[in-house]
Amino acid sequence: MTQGGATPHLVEVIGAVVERFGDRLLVEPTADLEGLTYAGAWRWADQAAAGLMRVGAGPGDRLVVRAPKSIESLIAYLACLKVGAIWTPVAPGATSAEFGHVIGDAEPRVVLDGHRSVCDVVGGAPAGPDGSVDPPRPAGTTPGPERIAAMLYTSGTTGRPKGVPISGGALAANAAALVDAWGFTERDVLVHALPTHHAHGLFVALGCALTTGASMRWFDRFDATTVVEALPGASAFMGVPTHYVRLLGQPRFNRAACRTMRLLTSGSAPLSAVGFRRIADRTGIEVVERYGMTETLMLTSNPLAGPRKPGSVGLPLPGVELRLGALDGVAPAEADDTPVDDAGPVGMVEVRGAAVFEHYWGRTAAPADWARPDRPGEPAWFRTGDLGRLDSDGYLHLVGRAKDLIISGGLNVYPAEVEAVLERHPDVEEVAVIGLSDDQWGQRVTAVAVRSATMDTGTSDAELAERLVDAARSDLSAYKVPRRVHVVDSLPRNTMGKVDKAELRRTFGGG
Ligand code: MCA
Ligand code: AMP
Repeated sequence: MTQGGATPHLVEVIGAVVERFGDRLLVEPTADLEGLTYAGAWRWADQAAAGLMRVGAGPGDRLVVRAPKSIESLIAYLACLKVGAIWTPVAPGATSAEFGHVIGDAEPRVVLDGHRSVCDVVGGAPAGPDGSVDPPRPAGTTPGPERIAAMLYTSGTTGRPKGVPISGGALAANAAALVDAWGFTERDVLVHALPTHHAHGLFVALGCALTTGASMRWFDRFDATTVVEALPGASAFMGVPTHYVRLLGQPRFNRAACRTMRLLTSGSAPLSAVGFRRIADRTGIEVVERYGMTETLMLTSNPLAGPRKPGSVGLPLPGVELRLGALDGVAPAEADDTPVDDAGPVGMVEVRGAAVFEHYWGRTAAPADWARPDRPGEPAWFRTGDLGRLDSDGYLHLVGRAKDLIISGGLNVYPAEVEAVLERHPDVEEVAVIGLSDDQWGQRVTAVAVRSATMDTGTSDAELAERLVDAARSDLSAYKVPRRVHVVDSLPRNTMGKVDKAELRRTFGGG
């Protein structure tokens, strides 16, 4: 369980890129923004680092940020790396309960809440190419690769989000693996329309640009029409499957729009083989699907050279060791029975490598998450909770999850978290939350509730459903709120007494 290994800290890698490619554009000009060069961004980040230190941030301090994606928040992230504080972003739409949980758990030194608050610390861009800023010199901040650079919160089967501390070395190592696998260089122009409070937008997409000197076409949110217009002249785009569903809904998403594109990638959720073929037919480009987790960063990718197999997440990235471990009686919480030719038996995906985390913030390594090494002294294997098969070419095919997780539009929703909120409602006895297949979102969050015995009998099922949705809305981010609530007399249970979610999915999802 080593994080970062022999690689330098991300901030050093970016510093070297700035030295080499200072005049190149990090962000291309937009209607509201002048182009920002690497050197300009770095100077601005020096100014912002001084701002962060003024409000009390120092090495190792958590900096919790709830703000929409913006150039200023990108600069604040770079500044945080320079100061050595731990960048801890929260979804801009997080409710007070979600935000409060992170604050209570991370115990931040500094909290930036809202765009205004980020801008106050970051200030305006220093004027002109010659505008100079005295870089702040925080004491004792020579960054070793093991120094924690960021922390992202991810829920789990317990329902309470846990912090994943990620070292600067892990970020640099994983970015290097992706740059190598995807052939990124300073000549690339990446269309960046992903949110920046998740690993995908913050580490995968930004990591590939910042560590090579590539330029970005930057969008504060994903809008399919705008993204299609931005494709000509760009070379790379990274998205979640829902982005591609929306792009395919645009008649202008075609070969002409993609004529300069060399790389389309997809990740965070399964891309169907049908989706893969539709994109290829329309654009002439086979999407490179990849797979990863916040806890491990990116693990596998289909190759640039060599077959990109639809329905497969590809081969282990450089530096990643991957095996299929014992299932130990775990039944899949979600299973996909699409046949995989020429593939071995299903096992739990277990991994190790330079970017795999060590343990959740404030906790010790939980034995259930780790499989013992084959030989004493070797690192343990992290059990991802994903179920897969390996084909004879070594490609990984994900076939289900042992963890109870719904992925909607590339965002993870842990049923336990939603169930905990709904079960606090006095009108319900118990609730099960399941994911049902959805053409646009991949899966949609659905709740199945049993009314409480004490509830007023005059209340209709529809009224109860509405009350539960209202309760969910006040505590949970909007994407976690059930799209539909079914009211039933009792929940089906298996022989172990556990709620049989597969049965519920069959009943309410027709499959
Ligand atoms: C928004 N809504 C959603 C979602 N997003 N509902 C379900 N699932 C979602 N993902 C709801 C809102 O709550 C709102 O509902 C309505 O849709 C419109 O909201 P809006 O903000 O306008 O939506 P949008 O801007 O169109 O956003 C949809 C999106 C976005 C573009 C698909 O969700 C997105 O960019 N997703 C990418 C997520 C991502 O980057 N994941 C990476 C995680 P209402 O009107 O009822 O309030 S990192 C990861 O998983 C690992 C490490 C990995 O491998 O990458
Ligand atoms: P997160 O907790 O946000 O880091 O999400 C990680 C989870 O997303 C993984 O454990 C997988 O279940 C899922 N995931 C990521 N990429 C893919 C993919 N390409 N196909 C299927 N599932 C994926």
